[in-house]
Amino acid sequence: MKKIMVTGGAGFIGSAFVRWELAQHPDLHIVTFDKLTYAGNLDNLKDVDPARHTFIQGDIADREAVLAAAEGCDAIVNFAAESHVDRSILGADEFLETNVRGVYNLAESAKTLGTARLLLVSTDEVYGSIESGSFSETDRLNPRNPYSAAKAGGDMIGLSYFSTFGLPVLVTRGSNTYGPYQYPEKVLPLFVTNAVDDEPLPLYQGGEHNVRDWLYVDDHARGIDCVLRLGTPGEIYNLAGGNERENITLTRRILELTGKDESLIKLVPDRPGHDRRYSIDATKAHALGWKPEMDWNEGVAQTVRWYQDNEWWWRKIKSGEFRAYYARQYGTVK
Ligand code: NAD
Ligand code: TDX
Repeated sequence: MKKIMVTGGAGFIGSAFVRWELAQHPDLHIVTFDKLTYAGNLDNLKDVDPARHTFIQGDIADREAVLAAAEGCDAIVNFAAESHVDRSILGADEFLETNVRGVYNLAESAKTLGTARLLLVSTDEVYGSIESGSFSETDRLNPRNPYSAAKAGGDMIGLSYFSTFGLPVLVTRGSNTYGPYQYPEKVLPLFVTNAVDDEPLPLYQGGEHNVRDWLYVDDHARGIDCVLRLGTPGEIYNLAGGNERENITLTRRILELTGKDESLIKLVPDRPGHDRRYSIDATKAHALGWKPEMDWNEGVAQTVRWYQDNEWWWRKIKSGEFRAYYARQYGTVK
């Protein structure tokens, strides 16, 4: 591969993937195509070599813009999405537009151009909650919030282009991802940055013991790279972190690392339809040679340190659009 289009590459995982690809593949050129929604941020790409990287601002639901940008690319890797569950509960229009129509548009564009690979980055949330054991790729989907339902819709429309038209589509389903440059609406950066400021950590009451499986962002990027190059078209690959933790365990670790005490924890009304536990089996991706490498305790420690050392990155975010969202989502949490 000489040229890859990365849609949503100015977001959290997409920008880590761009950095990873450029570091690993010296002859590669990347075209990042991103709408720059509230979650898109060119600061996330500040370290990439401009000689090997082109940025285009655009919407994946805009056919002409996608066709123009994808022309001559050997692959499209899609990270573009509305990605936050709580926002999808407040209103899901954009979720359907980007996560379903946008993906349909990418499939149509790849079909028109004869693009050699279309990789859709998806999520373990499409399987829904599981009390014990882990979901494999053949299990039925049971998305339980508008975000994950829209992601499942995108997966299905994409895979239908493989069955119907032979389009070489691959799907990855990763677990909860953490690391530097994550928009501070997600639980880890929200709790770390609030703790730094001695602000309350709004833990969903009733969900304190809900379980998420944590995957370090560079491990996630490596997994996507592995599936892109070695995966079989038409197939789905789970990318599990192998680090299942209760939300209260993560919260306490953040407090320990920031040197704050439990008085900062504020139990707030639970997320409607809050999925209790996510767990996926990644045997299939392991068979391709991928395994996550980051130890959870070390990964969380490094990540907390990164937010402590990079206030320049998150302070301007938290003083912008974020404030209105925070007030709407949490009211006045004191
Ligand atoms: P993010 O919200 O940080 O970034 C999303 C990016 O997509 C932003 O740069 C945004 O500007 C861009 N975007 C949104 N709508 C667009 C559109 N219509 N056209 C072009 N660009 C658009 O998200 P993230 O956490 O980096 O997640 C990336 C992908 O990985 C998503 O598809 C998400 O569903 C999936 N995923 C995320 C996690 C996680 O824990 N964060 C876990 C598994 C899977
Ligand atoms: O303020 C909060 N309080 C709280 O208790 C927030 C934001 C979250 N939580 C809980 C809810 C979840 O059990 O923490 C857990 C993680 O929440 P999020 O960070 O919102 O992630 P989640 O809903 O698990 O979804 C994430 O993983 C799968 C990503 O946001 C998705 O994009 C990805 O698909």
